[in-house]
Amino acid sequence: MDGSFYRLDSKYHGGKLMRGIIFDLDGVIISTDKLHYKAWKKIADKLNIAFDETINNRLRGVSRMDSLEIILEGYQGPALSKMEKEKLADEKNTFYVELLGTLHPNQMDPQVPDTLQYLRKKGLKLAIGSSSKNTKYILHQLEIENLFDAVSDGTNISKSKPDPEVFIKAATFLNLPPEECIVVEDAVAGLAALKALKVIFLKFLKKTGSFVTLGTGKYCEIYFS
Ligand code: B16
Ligand code: MG
Repeated sequence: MDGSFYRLDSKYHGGKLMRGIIFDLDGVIISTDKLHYKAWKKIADKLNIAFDETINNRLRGVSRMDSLEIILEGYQGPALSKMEKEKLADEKNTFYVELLGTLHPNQMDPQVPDTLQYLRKKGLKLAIGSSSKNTKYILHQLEIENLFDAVSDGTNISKSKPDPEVFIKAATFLNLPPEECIVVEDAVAGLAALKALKVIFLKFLKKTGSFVTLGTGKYCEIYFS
């Protein structure tokens, strides 16, 4: 091994040099789902909608407005206008941002910054690919914004996951073609986006420099020297 980063799969028999890694944020870098849950629960209670962890899990990687639509599946009151829905989403976000104020680097697995630093030292370019419009604030709270070369998030896309736009933009911001990037993603919506993009997706192992395939049906190995 020469210290570079390769992936092998059925498409790239000879091994393909990877130059970038795009990380999803929520569920990969930090688990903010409990905070999302608390904030959405407040809205659900107000509208008398049953809301539990199972429904919350369906919101992973899904945009704020699409998340609201999922929650409203259990709504039985009078029809809501677009403006009323936007007001509810804003209300949720105000409370969520308040909760994000309590976020601290010690709530993140210490192996996350270790891994990011390790990969940077290997010469890889790192980006975030997240549906969240609060991405930059979260990275700031976790004090890891300087570990990324680019951020693609809910503020620069017109189509949310499962559309691959957020990852394509992340690769563009890194000045790399998507096929030279690995994406690390935890949610069903994100995985669907990656299938559309036909890139290998990996689950982040909480161990420095280790990744495991989540399943493309293709053989994939990642080498580090
Ligand atoms: P916001 P990810 C996603 O982040 C969350 O998983 C999802 O639950 C949330 O609705 C979405 O961001 C939008 O977040 O309301 O902060 O804009 O997993 O793509 O990093
Ligand atoms: Mg996620």
